[in-house]
Amino acid sequence: MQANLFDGDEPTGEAIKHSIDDALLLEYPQIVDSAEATQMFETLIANIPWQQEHLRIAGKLRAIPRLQCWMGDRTSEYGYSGVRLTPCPWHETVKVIHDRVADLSGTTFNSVLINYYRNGQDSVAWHADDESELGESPVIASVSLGAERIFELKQKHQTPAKKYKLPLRHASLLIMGGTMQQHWLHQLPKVQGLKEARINLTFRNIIAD
Ligand SMILES: O=C(O)CCC(=O)C(=O)O
Ligand SMILES: [Mn+2]
Repeated sequence: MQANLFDGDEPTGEAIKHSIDDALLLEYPQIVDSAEATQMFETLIANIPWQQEHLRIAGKLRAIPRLQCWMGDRTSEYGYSGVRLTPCPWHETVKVIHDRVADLSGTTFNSVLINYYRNGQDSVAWHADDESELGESPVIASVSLGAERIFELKQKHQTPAKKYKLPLRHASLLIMGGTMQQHWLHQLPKVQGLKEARINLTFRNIIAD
């Protein structure tokens, strides 16, 4: 049985603090009003240079089940599950979202991975954002626009692994910190029958070599 992260959590100002062991999740249910978030969602769908990335699995190139765009300062080149990504320049709307996130978190970010889940068949499999370019305990700020999807977490090293799930709503912000990437995996599973799209922006800091 999966626990729900909303059980027994206390609000901290605008944010809900979810402490799971030594990992930290801060959730801001709504960082911009819903109409503005919808406008941002539509602007991004129409204007971001979405790319279809591929992964080599057992010698065959497979399209990953979502579109992506890696955006950021020119210095932030990044590797993601074996794919090298060169950032495209900041889009105005993404900058506005960045600045809102920076205000709330007290942290600025030099890059963002933007995922476009076209419908419930798009997804991201279990992984941690634990690439060395992000440092040991990265702060990653994840903004959701569009269809609500379920974000799942499970322990990396324990058997049996504890699991949690958390709905990610339109206009919400989830900040992952502490040992989240070291000790936990996360995924966004497929949803049968879902026709609506979702965009997720994960703001990150790439540490220069
Ligand atoms: O779409 C999400 O909420 C998660 C995306 C994610 O984990 C990633 O891009 O690393
Ligand atoms: Mn991730």
